[in-house]
Amino acid sequence: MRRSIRSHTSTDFEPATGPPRSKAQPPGGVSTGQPERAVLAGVLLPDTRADLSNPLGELAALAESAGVEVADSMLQKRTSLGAAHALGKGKLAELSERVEAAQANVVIFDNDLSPRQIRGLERALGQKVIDRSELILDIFASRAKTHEAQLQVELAQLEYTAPRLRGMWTHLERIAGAGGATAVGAVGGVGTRGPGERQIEIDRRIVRERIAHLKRQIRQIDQRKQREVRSRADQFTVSLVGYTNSGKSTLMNKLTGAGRFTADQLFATLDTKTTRWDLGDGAAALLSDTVGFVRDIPHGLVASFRATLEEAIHADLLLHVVDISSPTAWGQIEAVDGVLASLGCDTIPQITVLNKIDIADDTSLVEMLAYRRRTVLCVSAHTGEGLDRLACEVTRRAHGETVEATVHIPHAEGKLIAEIDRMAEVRQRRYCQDGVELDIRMNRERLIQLRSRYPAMSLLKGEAGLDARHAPDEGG
Ligand SMILES: Nc1nc2c(ncn2[C@@H]2O[C@H](COP(=O)(O)OP(=O)(O)OP(=O)(O)O)[C@@H](O)[C@H]2O)c(=O)[nH]1
Ligand SMILES: [Mg+2]
Repeated sequence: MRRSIRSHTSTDFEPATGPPRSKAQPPGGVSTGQPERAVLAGVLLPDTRADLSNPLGELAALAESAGVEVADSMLQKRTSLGAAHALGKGKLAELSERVEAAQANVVIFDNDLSPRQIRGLERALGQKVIDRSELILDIFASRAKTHEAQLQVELAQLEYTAPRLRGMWTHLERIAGAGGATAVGAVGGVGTRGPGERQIEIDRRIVRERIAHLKRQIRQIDQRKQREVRSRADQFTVSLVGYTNSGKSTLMNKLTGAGRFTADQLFATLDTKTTRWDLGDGAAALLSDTVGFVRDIPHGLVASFRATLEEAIHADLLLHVVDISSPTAWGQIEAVDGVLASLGCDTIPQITVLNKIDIADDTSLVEMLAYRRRTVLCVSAHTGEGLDRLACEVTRRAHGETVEATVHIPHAEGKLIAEIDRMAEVRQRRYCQDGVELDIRMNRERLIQLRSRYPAMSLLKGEAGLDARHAPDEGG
């Protein structure tokens, strides 16, 4: 059975008098019990990052991933979103006709909409309207299997919901006030504004408390993850990162036999898994598969998934997996780079792994990336092509080059001193007034990574290439 797209509400939270859509709805559609049929809509803005040959293609794939049937789609080119309805007047009328003709019960917008725009559109179209972020959050909610993933999705949903609560209530009051046949009698309409307002405050407080509770729980998970990651400090750790559906989990299975779930759908796997990767000749690394990224990913989602991405954040090496058969491969690389930068991972050494070479007919991307001094390898997780070279390259990096350096660490950075003690050969230790100076010998890439994670550590002696800024592009 198809699921209904939940919206505005978290998986657990429900305002006391019932929001317009909640988990209490029967599954399979907007209180009608029917499958969800959607009309997709979008405003193509001048700075769009969508694939211009098929601007709503990814939204259609996301909708499909959420189990929604796409009946029709409509696009308008504009220089900005209209404040009330996002679309222009004529296009709004056209959309309304299309929704009716398609017998759709939901309209999904590719743009992020304000509560006011959603309200305006729902009023004009008489159907539920959701935006791209809500759709993504919905998919995450349905895929989150582990307790940790569920907490993280709930937090992201609530943070998205909280600012919209007022909008929802105003909406309810409007419908009730107009005599609309909705389950909002308890809210009242005209003349009950006071209680309604108080209810908003109560609901807001409940949401705030729940958010604080979730944050505490996630912080604990985060700390546990950090301990786990630290306990692996003496092993070479590699993380698969990349756009959703690029083939990360398939690659992980092929390389390690991990038995990860894979599927031709967006956000097939959300949890992180780490497995030993036998590189040959007795060498091994720890390989992690991580949650996929997407363009215009809701900000709260990235923030709340930090704990899951802990493996990637502290990896020695990132394998940035790209689906080279996709016409939007370049845009996907840029979107992933953007998320990595927001997580502070952009200084970790990176190999760009162009996957699905078995079905790619355009390899011009290879030259483009090589031009940008990125280390690029072409592989196929299906046929196994290129995987030996990948293992060789990773082995080379794992053995790495050892460098000598002298660093200064302030006393306050006790954690860093402990990490250096574990990872490096400390040849001399000199205490000074504001810290300690260490003569060390250690793996070059690990030192670069430490420097990017701990800006307080200064390099007193050592080659220029140890400057963290050189890390991602180096090594080819
Ligand atoms: N032809 C071809 N298909 C591939 C290759 N690698 C993966 N696929 C297919 O691409 C789809 C997505 O693969 P996944 O491994 O689930 O992708 P993912 O990056 O883990 O995706 P998310 O978990 O959604 O982030 C699946 O249908 C795979 O069978 C490849 O080398 N060649
Ligand atoms: Mg996956």
